[in-house]
Amino acid sequence: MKILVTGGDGFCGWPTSLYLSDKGHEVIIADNFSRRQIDVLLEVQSLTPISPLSVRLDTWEKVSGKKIKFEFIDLANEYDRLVQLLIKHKPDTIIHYAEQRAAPYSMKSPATKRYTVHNNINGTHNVLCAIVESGIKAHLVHLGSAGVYGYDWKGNVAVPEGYLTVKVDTPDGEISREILHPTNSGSVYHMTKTLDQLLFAFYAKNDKIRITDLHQGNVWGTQTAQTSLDERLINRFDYDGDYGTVMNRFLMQAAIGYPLTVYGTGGQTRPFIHIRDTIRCIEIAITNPPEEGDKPFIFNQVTEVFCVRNLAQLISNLTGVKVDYLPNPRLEVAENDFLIENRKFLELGLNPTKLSEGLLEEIRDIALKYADRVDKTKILPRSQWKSN
Ligand code: USQ
Repeated sequence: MKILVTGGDGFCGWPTSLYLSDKGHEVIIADNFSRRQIDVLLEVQSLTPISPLSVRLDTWEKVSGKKIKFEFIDLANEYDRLVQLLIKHKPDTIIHYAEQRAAPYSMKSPATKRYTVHNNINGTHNVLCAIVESGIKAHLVHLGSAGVYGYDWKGNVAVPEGYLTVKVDTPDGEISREILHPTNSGSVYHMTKTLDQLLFAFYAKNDKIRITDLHQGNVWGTQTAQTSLDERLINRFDYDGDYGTVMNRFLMQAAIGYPLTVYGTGGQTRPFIHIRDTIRCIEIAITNPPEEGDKPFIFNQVTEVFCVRNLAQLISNLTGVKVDYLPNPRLEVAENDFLIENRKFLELGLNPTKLSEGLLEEIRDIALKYADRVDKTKILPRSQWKSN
């Protein structure tokens, strides 16, 4: 299969590109290095020493004998080049990762809110519009977020995979309709993922584009079988207050003996997935596309659910580091339940990496190994949800 990976230099995009290349697919990465540029602006760097993309690609060719092509392009601002790129490569599948992906960064300032909306919405719409204009028949696989459902549930009801059946009383009797699950975003970043869903629904209906939207949980872990082959292939690991997600932050904090930064009560319950399962889910999604004319397929890409306080306690018990309860910089429900369906991927063959299996490896091979690269001044959260 010929596969275009937008955002293929990023945390999920890079290991996905290597995995699919390893499996014999022809992979083309499209990226504008925005993630690396934001690191420069925030004066922070990945805990792991990531190589420039040209070094990554040369190393991959030496290690595997396989070539990954690269196109430097800003999807949100270079529409005509995007159309030409699709005509040139005619991908069978487009895996669309190229969006600003941090909730705290999206809430940092008016500039980062506007950047996140401009980049994510225009980028996604340009991809959809360019598929139509170029006449290619690519299946579009997009990385969305489980955060579109919102995190204020109480009770024992599992969130379905994307759609909800509602019954409405009418003068002619009860009618039943399947609708997109109502959205309830907790940040500007998550809001862009909810808007993406509306774009997908329209283009699937109007232009018969085949679309799969993956509602992914909070990713943890770093390495995959391919990124471990050579240090120059290593994946990024963010630990700073804007881009570091909770599990990887706690692992890094444990490695350097920094008290674990639980926000609020730690009663926030969230879905998780290991990076190795992310790429396996992508493989399953690209090999099980919808038919032309179908509604977008929506899969919940999550494997386990944890409460932040329990995660902190688990890591504290393993490493002896203490837990700190900080004022919560976010506007979010202090204590929530979160049950979520994930049957589709399991039925299609996903065999999840459990936290209990991957945690010690992650502490030993990543957090401890690169602990001397931590800038402690970047650990505390800097972005505030409240406007006053
Ligand atoms: N949290 C802490 N301490 C920390 C960091 C986070 O207690 O040091 C808490 C937060 O308050 C929040 C929870 O942990 O309640 C998760 O925060 P997070 O920063 O790990 O995740 P979040 O920013 O909400 O969203 C992240 C990524 C996004 C991805 C999303 C998936 O920014 O790319 O889509 O996870 S999902 O969890 O499904 O929303």
